[in-house]
Amino acid sequence: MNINSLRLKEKLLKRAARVSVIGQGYIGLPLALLLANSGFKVTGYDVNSELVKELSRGETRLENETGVRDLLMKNLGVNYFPTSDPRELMESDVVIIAVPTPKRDGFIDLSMLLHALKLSLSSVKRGGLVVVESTLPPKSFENLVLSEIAKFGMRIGGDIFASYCPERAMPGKLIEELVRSYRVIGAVDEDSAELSKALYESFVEGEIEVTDPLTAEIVKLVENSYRDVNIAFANEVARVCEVLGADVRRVRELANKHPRVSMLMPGIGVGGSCLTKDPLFLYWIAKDMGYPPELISLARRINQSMPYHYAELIDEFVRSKKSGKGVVSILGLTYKGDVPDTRESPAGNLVRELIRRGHLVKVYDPIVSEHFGAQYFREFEEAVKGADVVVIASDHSEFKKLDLRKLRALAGEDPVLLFDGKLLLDADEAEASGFIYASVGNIASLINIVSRKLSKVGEIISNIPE
Ligand code: SAJ
Repeated sequence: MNINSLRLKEKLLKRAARVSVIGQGYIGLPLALLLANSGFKVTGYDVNSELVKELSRGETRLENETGVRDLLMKNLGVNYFPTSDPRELMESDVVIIAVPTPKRDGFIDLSMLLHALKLSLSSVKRGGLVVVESTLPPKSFENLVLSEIAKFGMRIGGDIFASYCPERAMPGKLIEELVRSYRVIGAVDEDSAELSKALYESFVEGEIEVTDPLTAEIVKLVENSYRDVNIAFANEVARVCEVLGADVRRVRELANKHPRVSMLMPGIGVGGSCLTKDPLFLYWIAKDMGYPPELISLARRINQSMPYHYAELIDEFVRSKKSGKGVVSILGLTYKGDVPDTRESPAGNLVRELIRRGHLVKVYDPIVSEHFGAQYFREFEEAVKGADVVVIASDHSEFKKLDLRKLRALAGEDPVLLFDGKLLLDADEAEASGFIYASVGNIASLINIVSRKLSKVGEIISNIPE
């Protein structure tokens, strides 16, 4: 190790290094708090001054994430200092970048990352460490991070150390996963690897693997592509069961008894900010480099088609019941249960498509007040009143305990369809309560009602708005 890295390593081991985290969102805030809790003085920077004011008052938008509030209360003003003033980052020993790298209209928006990178390089001390946690498309550590370092006239391994350490924490379990999950560090040289390892070892209990930045970039995207492809397989089986008149729940249960089969849960769609973009990052870059990974692309399209397919099914049901618009109540708007996050939620596409088809859409969610352009109701009873169709679109715990008789009494005139988009409810109980019950992967009850053949995935995809 050279003299600069030895000095920084010692500071890291003694918790004497000054650490800054750029981006105080889903990943940056928990990360900053865990580092502060392990003894570092941590500056948590965000461009959003409103967010910083909230944090400075001890308030967090991650209230549902176990441990975040407690860590904030314990470390605020002691080891954790939120700020929106970039000058407070000056002379940091370590800067970690945790800003979004979103997809926008078919391209990867790295502008926030670039801005954060420039800020890091102008604030970090000579001989300091810059770590990128934001998800990167392959090759961007080399093409963007290293080239920016060169533009700043800095020399890797002397003036600065750098690594890519992609975040991998699941919303709903952020603190637990940041602490327990294994980490992959993609470092440019041995010193950067050692320093990054020493930094993460301060709070990570899982294994820490060191590799090169390109491998780390691919690993992060492969993990989420793997999950997306596997969910797409479950969704494809659900569609197969629908046309064959079978029940995917039973098919899955029995298939999963096989020692080498582990089918995921089909559902009304795949949402969240990670699975909806990471597979596309891998697809776009690999395609540019000469190989288009079609399986990954097709899986994305299958998952994206799900809410449109069910909007079509619901529309068919309503049209068989009455002429004109129907009342459709959507229960649950978040991309998954018990997490107050509606980013890329399939419920959003379902709502918008039903509105486009001319229906009156009413929505209710116990933990968010998003509406996606529909009528929002704070009270569950109001949201389901007079419904021709009730849809379960998120797997909130509250919905598992729904009083189906009460729900039926509140909904509209017979027939009322209860559509279970997350396979939460018991079919027999729903039918005994007076509903026509159908779910993802089981639409046998609608066979005589829905006469027309439903669109194929390909047809739906070509009609999905950009
Ligand atoms: N879903 C299904 N069926 C399933 C599992 C999930 O339809 O069997 C749906 C969910 O309802 C949701 C979507 O998929 O709409 C994504 O949910 P998720 O729980 O699978 O994943 P995320 O997006 O919350 O977090 C993922 C995780 N990645 C993997 O499991 C490989 C998490 O570990 C990552 O840290 C996170 O992405 C990230 O930040 O990249």
